[in-house]
Amino acid sequence: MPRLKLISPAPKGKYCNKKGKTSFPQLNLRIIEALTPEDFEVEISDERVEDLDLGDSPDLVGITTLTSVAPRAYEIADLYRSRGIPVILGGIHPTLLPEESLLHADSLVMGEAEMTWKEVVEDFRAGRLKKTYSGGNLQAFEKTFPRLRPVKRPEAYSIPHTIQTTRGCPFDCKFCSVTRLWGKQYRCRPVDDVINEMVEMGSGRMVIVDDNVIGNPRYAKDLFRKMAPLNIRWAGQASITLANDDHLLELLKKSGCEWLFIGIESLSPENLAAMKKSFNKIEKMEEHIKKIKGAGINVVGSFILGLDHDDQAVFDEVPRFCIRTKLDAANLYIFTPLPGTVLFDTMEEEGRLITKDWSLYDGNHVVFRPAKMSPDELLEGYIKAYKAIYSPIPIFQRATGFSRRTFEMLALNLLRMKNRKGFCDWSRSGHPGRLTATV
Ligand code: B12
Ligand code: SF4
Repeated sequence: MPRLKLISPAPKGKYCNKKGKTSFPQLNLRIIEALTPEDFEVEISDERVEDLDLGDSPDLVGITTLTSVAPRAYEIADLYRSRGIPVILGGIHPTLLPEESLLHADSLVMGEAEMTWKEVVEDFRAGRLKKTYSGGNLQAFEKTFPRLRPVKRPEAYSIPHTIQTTRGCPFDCKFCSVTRLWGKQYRCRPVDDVINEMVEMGSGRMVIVDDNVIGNPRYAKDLFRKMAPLNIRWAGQASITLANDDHLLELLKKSGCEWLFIGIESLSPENLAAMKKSFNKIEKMEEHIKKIKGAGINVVGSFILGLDHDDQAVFDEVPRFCIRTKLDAANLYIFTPLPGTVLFDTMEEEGRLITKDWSLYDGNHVVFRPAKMSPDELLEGYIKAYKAIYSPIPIFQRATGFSRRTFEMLALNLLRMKNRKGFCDWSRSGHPGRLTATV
């Protein structure tokens, strides 16, 4: 029986929580597993929660590759290939930078694997793997979505169930690489298909990994209505425009939504316009957050710091906003020009990239020269903002307005406060700002 090993690498140099839990399993490798013919023995190894056994001898290796884990993926690929074991890389990084990725792989699967995996497996059996397989965007999303097998070691994940209901995004925010992979057309799986998959997972908690669960409000309403009786509790991502539709918000709540990650991105209208994300209306933001929180949904706001219209005031403004709106939690990211985006190309042309060490392209490091501050100021300001959100008094100030699940939210906030030192050390480690000239 041929053995296929599928690997999700951990960010290079970053500690892995091998004894504890990580958030949730990668959906992509479970899809590849489900698409693989039954006569293969498939093993999924997630380096974020286990030590990889790199001394084994599978017949074929597949590695999923985000930009920030690309150096580690290449390291693993080189190791297997040096022993004559063929390696296939897939995911967004090889899709966007195929020439570079091909230096470390026998084959690349670009785009969505559902389109090509069957052919890859046939070619592998026949000993004629091609250099690249280009999946493009799966139009018949519904017909080809495979039936997933149960998660290996569910206890390693805080939430072991992940599901995807839609792909694509009609917007093209300049910092985001989603449309490069999924395309601009918003594609929805048939609601009944999704519901069947949810029923198979059983009641309990799950994460919907869609970029925007309410991207098509009609579809979302239908889905939420049918989810309501399932007794599911879920977390997902949605745009703030949710607050404009009372009925949608009510159905979302009834469907069992507990947490929403909302991309607030920036409090500056100039930044939002420059990033083509003007549908985030700053003047309405506080009112909208209040409304969503008022419906009993925990809101985790996500912010990007260091955009071209940010000066150092942003490091005070964002924490103040989080306290004022009593956000349940906030995710702060340093602006990172992702390869394959227009912003990356522009910054490269302007000589503003400080490094192309992809392991630093994780939103916690400064990899470019900001417009209105130095790289060091951005890094230290980012750390300062993180501390101003995850310290006892600000946590207490926000906790008085947590939407619900106060104890759980408090625990999450205190955990982030406890991990503050590790977080700051990680961000400062490998900081290329002062040390490196342009590449
Ligand atoms: C959920 C999510 C997360 C979650 C969980 C990730 C997880 N464990 O699943 C969390 C919150 C932890 C997270 C973290 C981060 N994320 Co994230 N995340 C996502 C999101 C919204 C969905 C991912 C997903 O499950 N997609 C569904 C699966 C099925 O799609 P897929 O992985 O692309 O796989 C398909 C194909 O690519 C291909 N494929 C993929 N792998 C392989 C492997 C093989 C062998 C083959 C053959 C095919 C194949 O086949 C699959 C089926 O078609 C995506 C956006 C998106 N739309 O994908 C961003 C996204 C992947 N994240 C992104 C980023 C930047 C990050 C962070 C750096 C934080 C940040 N600054 O935003 C960290 C990095 C994490 C790390 N490992 O280092 C970027 C990646 C860009 C890039 N060039 O790498 C994305 C694309 C969003 C964006 N802003 O553009 N993320
Ligand atoms: S940030 Fe969200 S809305 Fe903008 S392109 Fe990416 S997925 Fe679409």
